[in-house]
Amino acid sequence: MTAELTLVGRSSSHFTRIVSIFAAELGVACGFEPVFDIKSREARVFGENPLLRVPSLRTPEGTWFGSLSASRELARRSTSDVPIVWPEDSTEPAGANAQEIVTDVMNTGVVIVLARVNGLADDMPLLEKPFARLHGALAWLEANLDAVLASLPERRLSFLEVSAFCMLTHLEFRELGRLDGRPKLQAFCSRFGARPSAQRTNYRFDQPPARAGT
Ligand SMILES: N[C@@H](CCC(=O)N[C@@H](CS)C(=O)NCC(=O)O)C(=O)O
Repeated sequence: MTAELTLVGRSSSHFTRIVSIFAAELGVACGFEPVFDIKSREARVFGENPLLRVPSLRTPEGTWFGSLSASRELARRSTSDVPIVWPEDSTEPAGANAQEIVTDVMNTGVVIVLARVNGLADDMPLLEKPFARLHGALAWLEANLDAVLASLPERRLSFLEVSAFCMLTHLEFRELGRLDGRPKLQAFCSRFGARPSAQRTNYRFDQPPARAGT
């Protein structure tokens, strides 16, 4: 049976994990189609996303590209009345900046991982600024994330928390950075990581099925 909704993504991807956590939190059933070859140049591999990136959410009405659009679509389809805070609900600079920083760090992580996948070393000059960005971003989040989260409207879920959790845990999973010396960020990850939605979506590398006869 084909699932009505299919998440096209990677279990090792922080952007994909955002959508998986929303699906779990909102109780929306969603199939999963892994993308094994992230270097593919074929849009069909990425749910027809011409940007050649994951995630995409395939629905009977059409396909949603990207983690925010896919998460919003899951929220629209959910029958549970979970109060969610979206990025545009942050009306103070700190909240908006936190989301900007988290999303940018995720994009920076993609740049570094893709450089590695293409055989480039971390100490190449082109990666100096991305690593500096990561360092500065973590310092900013350590100093500000708790206060920003405390200032968000009453909620059960926020896009900021979900994306921050996926970003911070991915840094360690992909060895892009460490949370040593960042006790507030570690505590945030422990708190959010206790949710069943987080535990069910632990990072791992999807394995292509073994070929018959091999
Ligand atoms: N704006 C997109 C970014 C998605 C993204 O960068 N995904 C990464 C994996 S975590 C990817 O597909 N990278 C492959 C590439 O950039 O070629 C979103 O929010 O989902």
